[in-house]
Amino acid sequence: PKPFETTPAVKMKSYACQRRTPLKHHNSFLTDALEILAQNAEFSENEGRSVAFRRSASVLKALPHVVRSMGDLKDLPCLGEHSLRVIKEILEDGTSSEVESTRQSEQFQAMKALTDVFGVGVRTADRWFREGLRSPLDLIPTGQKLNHAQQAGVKYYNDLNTPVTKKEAMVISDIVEKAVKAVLPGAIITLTGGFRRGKELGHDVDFLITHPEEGAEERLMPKIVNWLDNQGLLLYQKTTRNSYLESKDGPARPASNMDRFERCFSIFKLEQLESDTHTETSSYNSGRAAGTEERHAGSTWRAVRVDLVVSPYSQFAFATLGWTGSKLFERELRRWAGQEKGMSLSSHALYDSKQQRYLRANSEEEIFAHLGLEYIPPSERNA
Ligand code: TTP
Ligand code: MN
Ligand code: MN
Ligand code: MN
Repeated sequence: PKPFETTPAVKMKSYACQRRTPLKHHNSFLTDALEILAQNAEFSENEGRSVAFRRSASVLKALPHVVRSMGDLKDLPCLGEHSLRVIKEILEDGTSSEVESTRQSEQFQAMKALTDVFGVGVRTADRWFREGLRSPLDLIPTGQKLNHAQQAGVKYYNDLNTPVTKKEAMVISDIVEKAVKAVLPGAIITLTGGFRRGKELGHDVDFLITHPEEGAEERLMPKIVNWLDNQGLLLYQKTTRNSYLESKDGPARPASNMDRFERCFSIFKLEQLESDTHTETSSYNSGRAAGTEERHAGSTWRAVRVDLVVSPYSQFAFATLGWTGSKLFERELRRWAGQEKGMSLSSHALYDSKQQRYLRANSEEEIFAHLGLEYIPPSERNA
């Protein structure tokens, strides 16, 4: 065989929900670069551009081999002119000048540091940037008005930007399990989000809670929160009531990607794991520029973001699919449903416009089947 032959073309489907995307793949050197450009587009609220870069990156994540030449990209979907230019530059020079100048730009770095504060979105970060702020540390002397979430975000900035380990996620699972079972025996708790997809690290821990008896889950969250709070386990929480029944825009067509379940965005006070207190505690607080709360080196706890969501049993399969991610995978599922099937998918339901009816499902497998898609397990939804 010729040594520099290009890798045989891979048949690649164009929607991410039609493909298997493992967590570990072969092209991080390209996808990291494209995702910088995607994030930068998000910072300027250019969603179309951002999604285009994310789709390109996602195609490369699904490839079973390293990309070594432009020939390897022949016949691949979703690779736009701009992405191809960036990839070509990296293949030829090792880096892309556009990516590197973005990465190093003052605006990108400031937007990154500011949106890394829990409770701070792109709009707020952009306003602060235009007012001259560059990092969370700048927020304190300028006396910016911060809401409760942002105050917690600043206070626990270091901890919340220290990735959550799988081990920590398991400890939190046990706590959540205990809390939920104490207030509603027979409830079912599922770990969702990145950890369900097999990630080793996460920015938070996500849980979905239901009960086989429809209705038993109503107004459950305040009870869970109370139990946790009484144990001194919560540093912050914001509970939002279920608004699905009151919604006027139709069950499968929420105003945004946000669903309408009863939910709680929280920050847990997690006792450090025995093995971590000796070796790693100090690394949480030392050597980081943006920490705003000094904690003693011997501190035995740390702050961890936890999302809790309660779903009625009849919507549980949709909620599980919707909360497992990845974000791009979810977006692609909805796009597939709408554009290819004339259906409308949300974390609550699947509506078939042709038949003018809702399609029921008791499992994720059934939802994929309704959508005419091959079932993709969570570990291969890392689009
Ligand atoms: P995230 O927790 O933001 O992301 P992740 O778990 O994939 O990765 P990590 O936490 O490690 O950064 O979101 C998890 C899923 O929840 C994601 O697929 C989108 C979904 N989700 C909703 O459906 N509705 C919401 O309101 C939010 C915030 C997330
Ligand atoms: Mn943010
Ligand atoms: Mn998550
Ligand atoms: Mn989350």
